[in-house]
This record gives sequence, C-alpha cells and structure tokens, in this order.
Amino acid sequence: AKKPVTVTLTGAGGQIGYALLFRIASGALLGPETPVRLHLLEIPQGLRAAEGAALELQDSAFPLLAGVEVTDDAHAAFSGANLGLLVGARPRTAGMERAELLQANGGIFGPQGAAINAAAADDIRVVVVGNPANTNALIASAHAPDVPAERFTALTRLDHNRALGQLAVATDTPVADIRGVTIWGNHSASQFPDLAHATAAGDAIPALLSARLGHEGYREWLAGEFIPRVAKRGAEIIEVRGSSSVASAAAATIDHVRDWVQGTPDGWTSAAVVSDGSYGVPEGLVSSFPVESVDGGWRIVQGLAIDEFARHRIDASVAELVDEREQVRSLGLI
Ligand code: NAX
Repeated sequence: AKKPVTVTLTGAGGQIGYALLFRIASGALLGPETPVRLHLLEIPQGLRAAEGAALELQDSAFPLLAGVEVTDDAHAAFSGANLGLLVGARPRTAGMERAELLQANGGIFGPQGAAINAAAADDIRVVVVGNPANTNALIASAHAPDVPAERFTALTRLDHNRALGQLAVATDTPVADIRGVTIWGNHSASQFPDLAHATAAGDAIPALLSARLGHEGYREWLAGEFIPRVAKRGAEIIEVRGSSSVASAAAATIDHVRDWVQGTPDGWTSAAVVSDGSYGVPEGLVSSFPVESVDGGWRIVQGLAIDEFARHRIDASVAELVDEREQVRSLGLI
C-alpha cells in the first residue's frame, strides 16, 4: 500500500473547507490509489465546526482516509505536511482599509509560513486560497526561507475555470475542448483574462468570434462583457446565490493541486506562481501566468505574443501586486 500523503487544510471549519474535505478524502485530489491524512487547522472559534466536519468524514467511511486531526496549533497542523491548502483568512469587513486587511492577514500567513518552514515535509507544496491570495502567498513564502519560493502558489484557477465556462457558451463548444486561456496578474478585479491564444475545438476563438460579431463587435464583447464578467464573477455569485462562491472555489483548488502533482494533460492552465521576470512581471511577485506542470513543478509557458491591449492590462494588474508588496514591506510583514 502507498504511504499516506499529509494534507493540511486551514480554515477547515469554513465553507470552502467543508466543500473541499470530502473531495480530498474521496480521492479527487490525489487519485484512487493514494491514501490521505488530513490535518485541519482552525482558530479557536472555528474548532467546533472543523470537529463536526471530522465526525462526518468518519461517517463517510472513505477507504482512502488514513486519519484526521483537528487543531488550532499551526506547528502541529503543518507537521509532516506534504500539501498545504491555505483557505482560512481574515475577510474584509465594512470600512476596513486595504492596509488593515493586509496587516490582519500578515498576522495569519506570516506565522503559518514559519510553521511550514519549521515543521512541514521537505516536499511541501502550498496553495493559498484565502484573500488577498497572491500577497498572502508572498508573505507565507517570506517566512519560510528554507522552502523554495516556487512551492508557494495562489489560486487563480477559479478565474480560469470561470473563463472556460463563459467561452464554452460563447463558442457553443464543450468546455473540455477549450484551450489556451490565461489569467494574468492578481486574483482581484484587476486580473486580465486573456483570449488571444484561446482555441475552441482547435479553432482560434478571436477569429471565430470576430467572424460572428465583426471585429469591432468582438472587441466590444471582449472588453465590455467577457473580461468584466470573469473578473467580477464572485460578486455576481453573491448577488444571485446570496452567498459567496464555495463549491466552485473548492473544485478549482482541487484542479490546481491535482494538476500540480499529476501534471497538466491538456495544454496550459493558470496559476499564481513566483515570477522569474517572465513577461516583464517583476521577479519575486506571486502573479498569475499561463503555466504547465512538468515533473511536479509549475513552469511558466514562454514565448506567447503579447499585444498592446494585453500589455496594458497585464501591467495594470501587476502594478496592483507591486503596490501590495510595497505595503506589506512597509508594514514589516515581509
Ligand atoms: P469562511 O469564512 O466560511 O471560512 C473561513 C474559515 O477560516 C473560518 O472557519 C475561520 O474560522 C477560518 N480561519 C480564519 N483565520 C484562520 C487562521 N488563522 N487559521 C486557520 N483558520 C482560520 O470563508 P470561505 O467562504 O471558506 O472562504 C475562505 C477564503 O477564500 C476567503 O478569504 C475568501 O475570500 C477566499 N476565496 C478565494 C478565492 C480564490 O479564487 N482565490 C475564491 C473563493 C473565496 O472567495
């Protein structure tokens, strides 16, 4: 039998945690052959909810589930962790300034980074879901000097999947036949969902839609409909559902980690990874790129042509990340 993989989930008593746990335990994350050991981290107020989820995990009798531990101690939670899913965060409340939000989250992701550095397994890989996800990943990484920076990532797969969903409808193509979509920059309203290289069943989507809508019509749809719809989909979900994205966020988290561990079979996807300077994104920022997973590591897809339109939008989102980095620097969080 294979050795169990230890997965640490923070915010395990929350909404996304509840949606994630049962998919991880069922084998959706690491496949039907790999047993998992779950470490659930919560703050004291969230412990009962996490303990309740642990009871339900027991009641689900998942054959792959090798054990569940619930704790409010970060060091214990990350002890021996192979995968860290950092979902718990301090949400933005009414009247809160951005600096206060960054400060509050620095108080979470700094110590969690330090606990990862001290206690996690050598092959630890981390995805940050809790917002502001990119900068939280940067903070965690800065507190884990012994862990290679490329092991800290942030989730933009939900944005990527949202784009795929929109394009499947717009091109009347099964979602599985859409390729070459990229989310660039920050997981925020400034993100740039890029279609320049996207294809539907092998046909270039810009050409396909320009033929249908006219060149001007396509540009209008792109800038006035598609991009804002994807970038503001979270707000649309809240408006329609009366509650934020939960199951889709969990599904995207599963996709991100599964592809990272098992590889990307269908061309590239999107993930926020540490920049090596590719595409003019300053080194060290955690920014979303087109990425492929090769031998268990993300690789930024190189050589894509970037036109004026794309350049402008990538730069705007990256400028926001630079600004967040400046702020957390001046707050002494990194
Ligand atoms: P919930 O409020 O339901 O759950 C968050 C849980 O985290 C709570 O149980 C809380 O007690 C716990 N928590 C807080 N601080 C913690 C700490 N220091 N250690 C451990 N646990 C801690 O929120 P939920 O709907 O699950 O969303 C979680 C996070 O995901 C939020 O920050 C949200 O903004 C973010 N999202 C990110 C997305 C992305 O694409 N990157 C999309 C979905 C989601 O909005």
